[in-house]
Amino acid sequence: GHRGGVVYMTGLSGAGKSTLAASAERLLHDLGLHTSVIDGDDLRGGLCSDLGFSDADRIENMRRATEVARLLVDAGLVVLSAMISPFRGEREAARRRFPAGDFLEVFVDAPLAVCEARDPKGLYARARRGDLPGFTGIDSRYEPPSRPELRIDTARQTVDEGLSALLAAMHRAGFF
Ligand code: GGZ
Repeated sequence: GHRGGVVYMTGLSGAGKSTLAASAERLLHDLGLHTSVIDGDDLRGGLCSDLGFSDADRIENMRRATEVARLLVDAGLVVLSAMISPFRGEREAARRRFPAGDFLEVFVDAPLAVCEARDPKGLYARARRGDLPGFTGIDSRYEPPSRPELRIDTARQTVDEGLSALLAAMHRAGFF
């Protein structure tokens, strides 16, 4: 069996968090693990539908996501959190909610210019036009992790390479 744990991804919109989470989930399922993906976009459609993108709302958003992750980890699941989680202090607060070793901070890293060129939903274009005020990386701050357990450079690594690194880190941490 496995004891559960959280992969707490952080990174800009378009850095590849959801892609990595979805493909990691497929692989973990094939290994027989029980997983859950917590996606920022998803949560904001329900549990966090009252929240916007001010600093205070993002802090509350991260707090709720962390508490959901806790419930799921307590139930023995491997949780893949794919939120921007832009603030260092709140990521550290999230870390403190889990036993040491059950929390892996994963920096899904790509330069802003790369994320902006990908722009899968056209959000960066809208932000540049001024239609989306307070967009992370444009006019809302992103604080990169100083000592993440893992950094995945999605501008230089393929999805498969990022995925192997992620699975290896999870295995090292004893998640499976
Ligand atoms: C950042 C925004 C914004 C603003 C809408 N800033 O890449 P996406 O589109 O699909 O996922 C992003 C999502 C970010 O929500 P999170 O809950 O992960 O953010 S946080 O952790 O900061 O609370 C993005 C979309 O929502 N989106 N407006 N202004 N991202």
